[in-house]
Amino acid sequence: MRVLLAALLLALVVFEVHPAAALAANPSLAKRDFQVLPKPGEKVPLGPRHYFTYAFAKPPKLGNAVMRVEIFTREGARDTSFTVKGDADMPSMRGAHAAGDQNFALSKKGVYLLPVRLVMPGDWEVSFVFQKDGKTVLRGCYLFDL
Ligand SMILES: [Cu+2]
Repeated sequence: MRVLLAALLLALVVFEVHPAAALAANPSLAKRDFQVLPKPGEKVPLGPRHYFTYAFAKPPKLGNAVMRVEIFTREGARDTSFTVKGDADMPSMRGAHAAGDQNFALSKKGVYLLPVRLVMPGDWEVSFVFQKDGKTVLRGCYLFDL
């Protein structure tokens, strides 16, 4: 798993540069049908019986970053029975950097991990889709400035 992630990150070292005005993170630019999530580290309700937290593994900067998601039951037991998908894009130039929804990989410790490429400064969005038993439970997005 670690090796795979490292290989993925190595494969993603090509940068893109666009001349574009950097807009501030703006909730009105969130993806349709996605709820804007509370800030990283906060507990977010996930269906009736679970919650999750999310955060970048390290403070994000230009280049490659890893988004982490951890899911727990309401009683606080880690749960890895969900499928989590995600993508990163810039709301002000939607589609320009999107890779399409990718599955988060599950680490040995039960943390969901997704490498994302933050290729230019400006407004960014990481979107999350949580599925359980084939059904979508929550769509959320995190808006931030880089
Ligand atoms: Cu861009």
